[in-house]
Amino acid sequence: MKKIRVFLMTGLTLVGLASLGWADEPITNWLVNPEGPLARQVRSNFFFAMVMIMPFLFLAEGLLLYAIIRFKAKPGGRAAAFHENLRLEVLWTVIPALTLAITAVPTYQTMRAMEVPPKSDLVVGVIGHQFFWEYRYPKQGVQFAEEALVVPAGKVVTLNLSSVDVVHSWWVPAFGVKQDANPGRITHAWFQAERPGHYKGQCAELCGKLHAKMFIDVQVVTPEEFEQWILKKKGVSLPPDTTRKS
Ligand SMILES: [Cu+2]
Repeated sequence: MKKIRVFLMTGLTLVGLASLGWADEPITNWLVNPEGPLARQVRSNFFFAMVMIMPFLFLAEGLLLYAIIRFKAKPGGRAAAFHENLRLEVLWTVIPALTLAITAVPTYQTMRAMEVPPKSDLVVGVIGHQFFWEYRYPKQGVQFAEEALVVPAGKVVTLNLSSVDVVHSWWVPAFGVKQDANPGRITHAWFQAERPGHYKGQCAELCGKLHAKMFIDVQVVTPEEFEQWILKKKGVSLPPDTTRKS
């Protein structure tokens, strides 16, 4: 019985690890490829917090392992009897408190950066529906749903998020953005993607039966391509492109 359990656990772990490697985009991609200044700040804040807290994890787990092995008692063994240790208690209160205080400084700076965008170049309304996303470009007079959000590279894009039904969450890991879209209330987020390309995301608030299918696709294009795209969306007929051959 025990052997079967060990075999199953090992098998599952191997399949899990292998799927990380086989995926066409490794699941850790978002972690190591932040896109734009805000995402980079979020990412370095994440690593800083990890560095600050990991020693505590290793210390606690190490002590636990040590105690399990070193003080293993046979049935009937007598338990040790000791009471408080003031010096130890002060130490294990002060050191974690200081660590938290130090971690809080860059964290609050990052949270402020997420709240306060630089001057906005493009405003997009993001509206969550069960189960798709709608996008509105008020200044450009363009709106659509169930399609990729298209934005120009290098520009500050500010989002006004809301929902028509339940709480959704617009989450694009590469941009360092995860913001709730609530009915009857507008929330804000911003990002500045520098490299053109496709960025994937997913609704991150369990919103119903098809929540898992509520994907987000952001297409970052050059500012020229963006202008063309807006014109096309508005149905303006374009002059023939003479710059391109064939
Ligand atoms: Cu949703």
